[in-house]
Amino acid sequence: MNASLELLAAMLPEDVDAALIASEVNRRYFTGFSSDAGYLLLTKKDAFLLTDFRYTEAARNTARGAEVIEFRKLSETLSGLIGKLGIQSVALEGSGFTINEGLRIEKMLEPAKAVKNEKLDEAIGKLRVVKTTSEIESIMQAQRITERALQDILPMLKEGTVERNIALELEYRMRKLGAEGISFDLITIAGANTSMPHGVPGDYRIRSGDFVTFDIGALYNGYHSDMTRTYAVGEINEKQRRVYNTVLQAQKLGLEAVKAGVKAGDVDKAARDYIYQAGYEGCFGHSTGHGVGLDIHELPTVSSGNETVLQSGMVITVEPGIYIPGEFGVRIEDTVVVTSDGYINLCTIPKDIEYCTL
Ligand SMILES: [Mn+2]
Repeated sequence: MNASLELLAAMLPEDVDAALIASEVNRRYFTGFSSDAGYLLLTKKDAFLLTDFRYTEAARNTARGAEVIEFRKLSETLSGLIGKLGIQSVALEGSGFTINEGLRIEKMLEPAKAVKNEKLDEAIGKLRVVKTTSEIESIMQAQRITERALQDILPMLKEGTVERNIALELEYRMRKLGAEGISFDLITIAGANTSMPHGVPGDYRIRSGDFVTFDIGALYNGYHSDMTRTYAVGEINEKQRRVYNTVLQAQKLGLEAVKAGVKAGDVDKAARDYIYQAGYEGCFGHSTGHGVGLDIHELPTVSSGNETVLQSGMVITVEPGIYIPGEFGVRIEDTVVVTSDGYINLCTIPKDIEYCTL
């Protein structure tokens, strides 16, 4: 077994002999091997990665810490292993199966008992929430690619450019720079569309006086990055400037609250209180942030009242925004690594309005 599998094996719930992990992201987390099908069976001593013919060679070359077993019929291979290892109860991962698949697997595991509760998922969550150095390096690399791609396309930020062409160009550049793909459908929206936090880039053409929101990220080694910048094209009005600077200050206060030992909810509060006190209550309807890793949104959730205590090595976003329907919106987002005395910001693109006005 490798280090992460050993940690999980030691955290297996008392009442089970093994765990069955099906989700692609968790199979990848624990073995380093990614495939859109397969099962990871973990006992307190051994780990087995069950794959079919399509993945056997790649799995044997790449997977760490688990013995790769090729199956023709999953039910036969699974029951063979269960019998050989004397397994009587198996914890099922909660998020890895559809309900139908879960029921099918439950039958295959017989006579072993399938156990479904949150304990296994909690153990996996506890491991994944604190990143290792190499995980942080992958996120950093994804962020570096994102920033370089963004710098490259800035000349497109002028009157007449179509929103979705910006998204296309960014994706192309990210891939050219070594990204495996994009972290999510890139948000490159302008003008009144910026009032929709997750607006979809369409045929709108940029006009002078528009804000343009970029919520973008690349995928590298399976890891995501996440950053939002709002640019101004040409002259903006006083109201736009006031909203921009309010969000910028709220984001700064949110960041300043980040530190190991602080509750995630307090980071949210630092940013949110400032926005509400500035008179924009009702214009900031989403959480201040979220964890980033193999999933673009993962634990911890940086939301109002969240009691999660931040730990060194967690990677979170701080992304307050103000959205005025029909007019415009502003969001500014950085992804940071929590440290004992604060944070390391993985996003290096400046945020002041002078820099962000083109
Ligand atoms: Mn985000």
